[in-house]
Amino acid sequence: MYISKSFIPILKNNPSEAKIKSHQLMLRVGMIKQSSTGIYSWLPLGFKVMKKIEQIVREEQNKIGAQEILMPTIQSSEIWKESGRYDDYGDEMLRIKDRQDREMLYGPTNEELVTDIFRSSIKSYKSLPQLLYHIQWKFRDEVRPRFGIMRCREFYMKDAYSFDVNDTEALFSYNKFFLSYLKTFKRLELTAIPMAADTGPIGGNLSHEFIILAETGESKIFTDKRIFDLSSEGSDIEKNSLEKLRKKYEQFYSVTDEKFNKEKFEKEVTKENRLITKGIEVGHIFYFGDKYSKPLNAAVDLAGGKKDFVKMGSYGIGVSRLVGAIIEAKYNEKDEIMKWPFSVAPYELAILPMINKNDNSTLEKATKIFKHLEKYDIDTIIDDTDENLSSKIKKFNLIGVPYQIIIGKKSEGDTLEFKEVGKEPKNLTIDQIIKILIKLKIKN
Ligand code: 5CA
Repeated sequence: MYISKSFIPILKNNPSEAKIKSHQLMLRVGMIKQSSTGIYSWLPLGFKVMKKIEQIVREEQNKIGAQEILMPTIQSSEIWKESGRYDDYGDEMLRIKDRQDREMLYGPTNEELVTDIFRSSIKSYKSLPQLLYHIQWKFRDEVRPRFGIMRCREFYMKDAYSFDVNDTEALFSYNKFFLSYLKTFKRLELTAIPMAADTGPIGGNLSHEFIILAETGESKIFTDKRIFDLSSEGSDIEKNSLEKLRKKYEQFYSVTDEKFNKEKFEKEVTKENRLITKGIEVGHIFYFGDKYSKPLNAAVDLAGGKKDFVKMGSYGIGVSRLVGAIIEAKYNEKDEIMKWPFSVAPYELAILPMINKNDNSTLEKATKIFKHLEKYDIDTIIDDTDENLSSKIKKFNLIGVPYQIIIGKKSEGDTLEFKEVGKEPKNLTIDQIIKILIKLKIKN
């Protein structure tokens, strides 16, 4: 892809309406465009990043045995009346009437709809557990949409739902998602900490928010610093191992402000380990037993012949919010340098030729390298504009393409100037460069 033919509307300066760095950068490099309050179009650069994040989320869901489905964005009010949430949900729900005057709504979440799908087909404990997920647009008419796609009205979410025969099995499902979330965020190079959280309009009594630290985050958190040293390393998808993993995290005090208890915090955490700061909620998991299965009558036959309501949980990841969250975590605002994790970068490599008038040789060389790299499936963009090299490098530092090949005076003979964003360039052969990039692909 040549940048001259691509739709990447870069702005010269930071847009004044954006208050936080992710919003600024996303507008600056043309990843999104606001269409109305809290509603955005995703332009090619932003859409590519979001799709790559979505794929990682999907792979980690599949690994724990969750099955992907697709539900409609528009739902009927009937099932929401059955669960009793039609009135409870309030103004955040966008309510619509169709031409027959039927009450419809744009789904803010899908507990009711998925329970209806479940109850129509699953009748026996033998078919459990069922873990279903979808990756879909949701709409919440937020009172105060802000910070670009971080808190918007239409957003892209992975939402999963578990159905189990009893509490013990349901907690096993909960813990599978707990592990899956730690792994997902690690692949995105984020440190997301699970914190005991309130359940809000989703309901239930067990819940964790996964939070990444950021000054601009909207969640206030109180935590024991030692939780940052933990990892999911060595945990298997097996009951005891998963229970151990959750206990390992839960041994350290770590909560959002709704759950904060000053006395407990000061008793359990020594002064030097206390951390009170802000963070971004990138995921949220809930266990709510039969809160929805009971009113919606989703029951299965048990082994002894009796019937019981299934025990459910739901598990969300803000896929579109993650695009902003990664920027908040990785963007160096002062030097205007962004480096996307290789696994989700809009392009993996940029080829930046120094182009002189009346001399096409560097552009030809760039195109030849591009074609060669295509065979290795390396996602590459060529800057074919006639800007000088330093402004090309600056531009790609801002876009955050993690690697650059610079074809200028220093790329001579068999070697090319190869640069990792934010580091000093090296002279390497094309084979050496391919080796480095392939290794990063495998790692991901
Ligand atoms: N059905 C449950 C499953 S977890 C649910 O809806 N949970 S939620 O309300 O916590 O949302 C899940 C995730 O979606 C959040 O953790 C957050 O990352 C993302 N999210 C929620 N509201 C917004 C919003 N207004 N803008 C962007 N992302 C959002």
